[in-house]
Amino acid sequence: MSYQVKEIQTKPFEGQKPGTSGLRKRVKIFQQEHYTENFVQAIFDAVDPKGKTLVIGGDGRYYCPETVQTILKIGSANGVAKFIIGKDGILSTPAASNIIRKYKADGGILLTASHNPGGPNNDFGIKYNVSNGGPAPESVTNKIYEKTKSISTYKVIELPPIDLGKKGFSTYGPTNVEIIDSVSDYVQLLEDIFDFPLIKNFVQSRSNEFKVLFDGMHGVTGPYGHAIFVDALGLPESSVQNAIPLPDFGGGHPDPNLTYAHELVERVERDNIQFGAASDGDGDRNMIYGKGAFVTPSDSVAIIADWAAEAIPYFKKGGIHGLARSMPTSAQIDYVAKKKGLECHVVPTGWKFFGNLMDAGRLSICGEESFGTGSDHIREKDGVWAIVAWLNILAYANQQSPNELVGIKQLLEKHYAVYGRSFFSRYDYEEVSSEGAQKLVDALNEHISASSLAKTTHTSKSTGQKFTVAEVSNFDYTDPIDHSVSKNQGQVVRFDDGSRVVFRLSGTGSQGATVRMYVERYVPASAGPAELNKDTQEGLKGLIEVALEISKLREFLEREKPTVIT
Ligand code: G16
Repeated sequence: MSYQVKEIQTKPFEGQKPGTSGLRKRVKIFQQEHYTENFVQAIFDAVDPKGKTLVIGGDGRYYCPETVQTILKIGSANGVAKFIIGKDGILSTPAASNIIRKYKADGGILLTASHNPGGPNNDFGIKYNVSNGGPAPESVTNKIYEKTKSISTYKVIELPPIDLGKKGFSTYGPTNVEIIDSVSDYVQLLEDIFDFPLIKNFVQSRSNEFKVLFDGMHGVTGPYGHAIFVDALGLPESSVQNAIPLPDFGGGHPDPNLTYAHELVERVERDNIQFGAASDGDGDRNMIYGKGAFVTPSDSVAIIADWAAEAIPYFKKGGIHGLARSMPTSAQIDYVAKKKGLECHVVPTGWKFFGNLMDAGRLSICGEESFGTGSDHIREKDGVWAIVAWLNILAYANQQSPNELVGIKQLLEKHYAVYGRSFFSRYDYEEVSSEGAQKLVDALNEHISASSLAKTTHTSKSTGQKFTVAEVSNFDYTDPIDHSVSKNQGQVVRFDDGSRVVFRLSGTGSQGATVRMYVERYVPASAGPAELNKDTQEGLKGLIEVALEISKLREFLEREKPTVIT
C-alpha cells in the first residue's frame, strides 16, 4: 500500500515530564489534540528509532487501543523497522520486559498507569523501556522531557488501523508488524524458573488444607493468572477471581494492598484460605496475604532471598549475585544479605535503578516496599513471579517438614526467629495540596541544614517509648555502574535505636501531591516471639506518633489521617 509521511504542526504542552515510571496523567489530558502525539514523537526524537524493532503493549486500560494506533502512525513515519505488539494491544509490564529481551528488540513502549484507576475519568500512562527490557534511565527520560519542551512538529503515516486482535505478520507503511500471543512466552519463562512439578504436587496433594486464591483485580494479569494457576498447576477455577481485564478495572483501584484488595482479604479470611495473592493493573506489583497473615513487601523480598538458592531452580542453577532494595524499603533483606555474605544495594525508589546492577551481574533479587518484587529474569518487577516464588518456597518448605503444614504465617515466624524483625509501615497522604507538601519538605530541609533535630528526644504519649534523633539527611545516590547521580530522593530521620522514618513525595500520582511516610523499627530475634509476632501497627505505634509530631505533617498537609496505610 502506498503511503506518505506527513508533518503536523504542534506546540509544546507543559508538564510532560516522566515521573517515577513514565508519564501518567488523566485520560482527558492525553485526549487533548496533539498531546499524546507530542509525547510519542518526543520519545522518537530522544531515541532515534530508525531501523529498530520496538515492542508495544499495555495493561488494557481505557485509551490503550487508540494509543497503539497512534504509535504505529508516528513510529512508522519515524522509520521504525518492526513493531512487535501483544494481541489486542495487551502485555503485562513484566511480559513486555520479557518480550523485549527474548526477541532482542531495541526497546518498547508500555501503555500503563500501573496501579492507578482507569476509565475515561481516570488515568493513562506511557512509558519507554530500553533494550535490556527495563524502564528508561533518567538520562533518557530527561532527554524525552527536553524534547517535549521544544517540539514543533510530529510525523505521521495515515493508513487504516491495524487489526490488533489478529495474531500474525502484516505491514504498516514501511514498518513490519507482528501481533503475538500476550501470555504464552511469559508462562514459558516462569516454567523455566520455578519448580512447577513440585508446586503442582503440593497444591494438589494438600488441597484440603492449603487453598489458593489469586485476584487479578480486573487488571492485565487475569489471563496470565488463569494460565498459570488453573491450566498449568491444575487448581480449580474458583482459585482465580476478578480475572477478566476491564478498561476501567471494574471501577476499582487496581492496587494490591490491604485497602484496595479488600475483596481478596475478606474472602481469604472467610473461606479459610492459606494462600491469597493479588496483582495490580499492569501486573508488576503483588501482595501476599494468607489467613491471618499479611506479608509486607519488605519481608516478602527478604524471605524470597533467604530461600531462593535452596528452593527455586533458577537460583539453584545460577546462584545469587547480590541483593537490593529501594531506600524506603525496610532493612529486612539486609540481614539476609549479611548472613549469606551477599552484597546488598540500596537505591532510590524506582525499578529503573536496579537495571544497571542486574546488567553488571551484581544483582539477582530485589524489592521495594511499594509491593514490587522481582529478579534479574527480566528488568521490571514482576507480580506473578513473586506469587509463584512464594508458592515454590512453601511447596519446598513443606517437603522439608512433611509433618506440619507450613503456611505463610509459619514461614514469617520462622524468619523473624532467625533474623529479628523490622516492623514496617507506610502512610500515604494522597492528592494533598502541592503547597502543603512543599512546606513539609522545606521544613525538613531546614532541620537538615541547621541540624536542629539531632540529639532531641521525643516521648510517645501512648506507649511512653523514647526516641532520640541521631541524624536527619537527604538521600542522594550514585549509581555504582555508570556513576550517574540522583539527588534528593527522600528525607530520612534516623533515631539512635536504629529506627527510621522517611518522607518522600510520590512520583506516580496524576493530581496534586502525594506524600509518603515510611516508618521502620527493628526488634532483634532475642526479643522472643511475643514481641516479634506483634501486629505491625502495634509494634510501630510509638514511633509513628513521634514521626507525625516532629515533622508537623498533619499541620502542613491539613490532614488528620492518611488515605492508605500499608
Ligand atoms: C512505580 C515504580 C516503582 C516505585 C513505585 C512507587 O511503580 O516502578 O519502582 O516504587 O512506582 O513510586 P512513588 O512512590 O514515586 O509513587 P508502578 O507499579 O506504579 O509502576
